[in-house]
Amino acid sequence: MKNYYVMTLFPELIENVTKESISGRAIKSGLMSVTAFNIRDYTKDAHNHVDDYPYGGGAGMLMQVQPVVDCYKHIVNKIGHRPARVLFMSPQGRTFDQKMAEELAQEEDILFLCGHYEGIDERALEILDVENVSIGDYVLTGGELPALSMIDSISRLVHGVLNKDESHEIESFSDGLLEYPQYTRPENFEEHYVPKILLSGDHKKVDEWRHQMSLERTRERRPDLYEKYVAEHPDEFAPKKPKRRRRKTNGTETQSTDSI
Ligand code: 4GN
Repeated sequence: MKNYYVMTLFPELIENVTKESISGRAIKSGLMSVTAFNIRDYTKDAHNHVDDYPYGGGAGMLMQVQPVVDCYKHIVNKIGHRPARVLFMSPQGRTFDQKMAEELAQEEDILFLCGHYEGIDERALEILDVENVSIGDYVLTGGELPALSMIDSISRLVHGVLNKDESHEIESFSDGLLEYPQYTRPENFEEHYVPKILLSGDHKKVDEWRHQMSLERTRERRPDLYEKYVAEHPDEFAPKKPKRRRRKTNGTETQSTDSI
């Protein structure tokens, strides 16, 4: 069982997304849980404030340490231990990728801390001893969308979350190449045709074509991934040995077999 805990000022954002589609199905069937905790529920401020002005001045507001730490303590208390991973969604973090998704898919309990405003009082991040994680080099208004992206990509790697049809393509990124182009009915849409080879029924030819398309696509769109793939598959790209040609004979001498 995989449990995600999300500390946020917008719990409904987390709930309303994860209750849908594949994650919703996985939650219903007991494969995983997503629990959103509203940091505001833990404030001791008379007016329910969770933010304040930065010491030293400057623009914007910061999330205060007290509600964040009390929310975290509540979660640790409830589950009886510190979650295996405590992640703070931040543009300053290590960039999330497929490898990290595979790593996180092995963990039972993952806690996401989602910030807003200009950031969180640094002491909260120290007390929670967070791991900083980023989904890419851009800035968002909050950590909820990054957390949801991560929950989505981690969950699809958890056994049973995808059904047989859905899990077939799980290989796509893990061999290091981009997916080949795909087609479904009809065969002819306004004179745009499905490549003939896919209708041939020759599975070996189809597999070869798809692999070739994956290679071309990766070379064009993601030269960085292509270089890595080539370096890791030297045999596939080794120059083919020229075919041995029989030497022409006058028909009387014996054919030599010792040519180099
Ligand atoms: C994460 C959080 C981008 C990412 C964020 C990212 C909210 N923006 N690239 N924004 O993964 C200050 C405190 C900004 C929370 C943070």
